[in-house]
Amino acid sequence: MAERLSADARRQALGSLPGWTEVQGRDAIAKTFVFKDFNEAFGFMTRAALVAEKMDHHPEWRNVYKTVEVVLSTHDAGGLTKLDIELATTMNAIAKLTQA
Ligand code: H2B
Repeated sequence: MAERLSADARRQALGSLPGWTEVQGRDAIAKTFVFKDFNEAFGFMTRAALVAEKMDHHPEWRNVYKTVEVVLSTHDAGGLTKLDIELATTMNAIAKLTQA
């Protein structure tokens, strides 16, 4: 199983993950993506969902119209692991294609 990241490793990873911040009171990271419209937002979610399923690592997320709020944490590990960093990196890359 993936191990929780040290404070140092977490800080370093977040440094190269634009838009992602630490969640207060919880070992997790979050980002709010804003797209042009619902179609772009849901397209992002569809692409990200396929990657997440392949990784067997699933986001906590919420969609309202063109906004997608994402929280990433590794439930099995009780906190942030490299899997969350990998998924966050992939989500940034996917969003770059379509973001408003
Ligand atoms: N997703 C996330 N975010 N954290 C997990 O610990 C996790 C997961 N565990 N997806 C996976 C599924 C696990 O429950 C299954 C059994 O592999």
